[in-house]
Amino acid sequence: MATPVEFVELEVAKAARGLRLVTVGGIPSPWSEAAKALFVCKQIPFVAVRLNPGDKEVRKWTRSANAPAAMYEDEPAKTGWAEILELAERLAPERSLVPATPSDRVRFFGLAHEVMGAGGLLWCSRLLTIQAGIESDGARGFPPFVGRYLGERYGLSKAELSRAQVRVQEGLALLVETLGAREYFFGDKLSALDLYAAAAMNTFAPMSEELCPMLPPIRSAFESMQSELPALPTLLAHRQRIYEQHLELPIRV
Ligand SMILES: N[C@@H](CCC(=O)N[C@@H](CS)C(=O)NCC(=O)O)C(=O)O
Repeated sequence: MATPVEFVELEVAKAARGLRLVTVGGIPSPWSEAAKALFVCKQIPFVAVRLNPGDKEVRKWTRSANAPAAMYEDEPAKTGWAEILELAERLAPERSLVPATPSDRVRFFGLAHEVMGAGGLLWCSRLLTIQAGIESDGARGFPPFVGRYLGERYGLSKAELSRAQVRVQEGLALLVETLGAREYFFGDKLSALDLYAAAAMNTFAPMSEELCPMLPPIRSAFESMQSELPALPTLLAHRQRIYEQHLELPIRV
């Protein structure tokens, strides 16, 4: 059973040493959940601070507009998924979440980028959820005010939207094909890709409110997209195993 994540106020985190992690508040944002999951699985102690939309002070501290941000000792904040993984690997190399062979590593980083990177699966599913909200005046997708806020930050051009639909299908197909009938994506061992895919599924098909509480408009947004963003059964079964065996349930955001 995973150790529960400890959330603290900003001032407490600033005064602490070691690892401090800023994560999105009230939403199981997959980039934030993935970062938490890495440190939980590697048993690296940390305290977490929630980032909310108007939080100027947290942003001033991390010098980042969004979350996650991993603050380790006096090092600059790590904000991209790959640099957060690099930090986690450096702090606990003995519990590696990166495959051991070079050819597996190449596939691992390619797949992880397809899921987590700018223009990848999650980036594109977010664009589609923003666009649906604006188009339907909030009947589907994010409420329009959330959509406008996110749209300004993460792009919303016509070209990006049509590419996004294709990318989502391709990203899901790649994950299903790579996982096959196995328990983990790489060999018989947990890797960060298992954590990324599990966190991703929380936006495609959120777990129950009991297991994954979140702000009600965000739950409605994710749930309303299920016909456009199909949650594939193998990936949902994989998420369940990963959360039950390696992570904290209920998820706390
Ligand atoms: N920096 C991350 C991406 C993080 C990201 O997209 N965060 C969004 C999740 S919706 C966020 O914090 N949004 C809230 C905001 O922009 O205020 C990466 O490159 O891996």
